[in-house]
Amino acid sequence: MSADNLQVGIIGTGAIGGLHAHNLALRTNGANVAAVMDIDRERANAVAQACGARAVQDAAGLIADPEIDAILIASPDASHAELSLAAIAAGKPVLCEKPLATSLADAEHIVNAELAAGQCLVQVGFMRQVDPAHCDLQALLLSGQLGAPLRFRGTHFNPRRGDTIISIKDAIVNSLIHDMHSLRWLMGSEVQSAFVQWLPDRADMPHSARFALAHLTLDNGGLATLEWSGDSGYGYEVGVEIVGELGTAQTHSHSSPAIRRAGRLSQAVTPDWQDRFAEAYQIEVQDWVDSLRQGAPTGPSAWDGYMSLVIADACLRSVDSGLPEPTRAMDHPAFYA
Ligand code: ISE
Repeated sequence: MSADNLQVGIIGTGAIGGLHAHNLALRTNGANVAAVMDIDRERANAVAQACGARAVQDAAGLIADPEIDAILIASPDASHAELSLAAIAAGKPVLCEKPLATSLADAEHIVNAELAAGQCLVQVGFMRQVDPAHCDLQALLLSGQLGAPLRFRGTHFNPRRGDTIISIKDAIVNSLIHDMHSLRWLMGSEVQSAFVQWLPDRADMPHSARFALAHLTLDNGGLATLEWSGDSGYGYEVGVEIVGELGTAQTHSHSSPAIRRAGRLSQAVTPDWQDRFAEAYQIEVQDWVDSLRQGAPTGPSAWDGYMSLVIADACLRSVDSGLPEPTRAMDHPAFYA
């Protein structure tokens, strides 16, 4: 990798890929967007033009291109594993959007490939880990003021997006996966078992999801619930509440001050994730670029991506069985401290 700007290749230029491209090209020091690829050529061309990049048509070619130092994967979830494996095989660092893979087996392949390569190349896009509201809560926990954490309550409310019907499986693997990572990160514990309940979005589609509730037990004896909505009716909101031995704390996730006026108390809520996590996405790519220029990624690792899928996998089994299901994970490799 050159000591000059990091040359990044982006695969996938939809909502999140376009946002990353924009942040990397216009708001990040030490990096350029060198090339972008999308199966929608018009979309790729538009993003390339806005970022001063080349639009290319082949993901494998982009990964192999000797002028590209690092890869950002923002293509559809089902392609993440294959592309991450290709980046590892090419010895290139990769920021892969969540989920790392859509199956636990594929995530395990990625961990094993990274172990075989003997270097940390993969970072997973769990950007809440740099969101100021989440970081404030983590700092409070680390200060010891709450005592040992006993209970994690995650709320993740999405607005309805057009006429898309979300399956309970997609809600778990694409969306609740964020909350699974947050709980491991903030509680400092792995998950022992998972039990999922949900309300279908459409009565004639029992595996569609409007609202879901995952009950989790943790290795450290703690408890967690993750609440998810695919149609909040009011906007986008992500929150964490932690009950500790000595006190309770919540993230502040609203976007405006609380206003008391004309007999009302009101507060604006962000419409969707792009606004709520705008700052986190910028910090995430700047930190990624800085860490690579210093040698290796420091954000959520392939192991974090794998362990979040361990929880998702138990949740998916609970969806099928209707019962609490134990998590099943490979042994923790010493490589991932
Ligand atoms: C989306 O892909 C994201 O990553 C958002 O952060 C999440 O809140 C949303 O539910 C996902 O669909």
